[in-house]
Amino acid sequence: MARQLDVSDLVDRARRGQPRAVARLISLVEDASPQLREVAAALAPHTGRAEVVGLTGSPGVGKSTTTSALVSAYRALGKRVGVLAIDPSSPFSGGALLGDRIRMQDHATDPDVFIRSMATRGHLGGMAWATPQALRVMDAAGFDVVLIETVGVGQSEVDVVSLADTTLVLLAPGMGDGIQAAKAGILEIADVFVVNKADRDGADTTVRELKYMISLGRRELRGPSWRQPIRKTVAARGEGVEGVIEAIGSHREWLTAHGELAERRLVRARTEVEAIALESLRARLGDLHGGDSLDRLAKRVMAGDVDPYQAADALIAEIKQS
Ligand SMILES: Nc1nc2c(ncn2[C@@H]2O[C@H](COP(=O)(O)OP(=O)(O)OP(=O)(O)O)[C@@H](O)[C@H]2O)c(=O)[nH]1
Ligand SMILES: [Mg+2]
Repeated sequence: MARQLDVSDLVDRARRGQPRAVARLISLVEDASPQLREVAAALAPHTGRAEVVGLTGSPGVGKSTTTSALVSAYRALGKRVGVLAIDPSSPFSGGALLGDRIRMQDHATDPDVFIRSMATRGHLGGMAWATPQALRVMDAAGFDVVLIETVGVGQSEVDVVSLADTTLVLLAPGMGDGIQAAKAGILEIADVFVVNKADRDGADTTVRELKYMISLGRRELRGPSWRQPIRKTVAARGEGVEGVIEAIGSHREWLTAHGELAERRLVRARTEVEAIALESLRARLGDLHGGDSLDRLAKRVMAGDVDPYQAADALIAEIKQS
């Protein structure tokens, strides 16, 4: 039998700033440890403080470089910073990915910076349940800011939005990104646009395209709305990063002033509960798989005795009883 961990001691140590305790807690989350419930209960009273900033954008646009530059800037302000790098395509997790490790190595020896990569491919429901719990660990451990980097593919940028108080969408010149942004629905999810690689030709064109696209979108809006600022950066040289920090700060003030921060966090909690409930239903459905109820129902559907909807209702009724 696996050794039982003293969860409350682990949480205490994480809160005292011990990186190994934070790492251990996140591993418990990733491995869906049987002690996960105990961990969640111990974390809950300490959560809700961290500012959560999501970064998304196409591969190679400079998310990790920007994240690293933001870490430096927040450290200079005396803030403790956590980083979650989500890789929806990789089966590897635990340590930072190689590329990220190189970019993040400036912070490797700083005890007030904690960086963690998470792979989501192997997880049922992807990022849906594991990432928010990892975020809770960092939040409870007292990081002032948590940066979440994720590649903007498929569902993942939508997930980062549901987690973050403020979402940065990164673009780079010359990738036809303005148009892509509109197509990918990225205009709606951005709270702040960052045009990175501004040392390259075409940055001003990208900014112009974005402004035009934003102006089109605004016509449909009613009520008080946030004006998405655009910031240019050369993340590789740390240039323009203070402008991004300032925009994040303004957005946070706006969120607070309009009751939107509470609203977003409510949505986040709702998504979390839903993900866990679905996961639990799926697990119970899996248990039924092992039994013969599903087989029995499938045979009746095959024979035309019941339709698949009736069969599904019967299956759900069994889950409720179990
Ligand atoms: N010229 C220029 N290159 C940059 C800038 N910022 C980042 N890069 C380079 O762009 C490449 C990709 O940067 P990353 O930070 O790894 O980009 P990413 O978005 O995290 O990439 P993925 O995580 O693989 O999606 C690296 O070679 C960086 O050195 C910049 O401001 N200017
Ligand atoms: Mg990256």
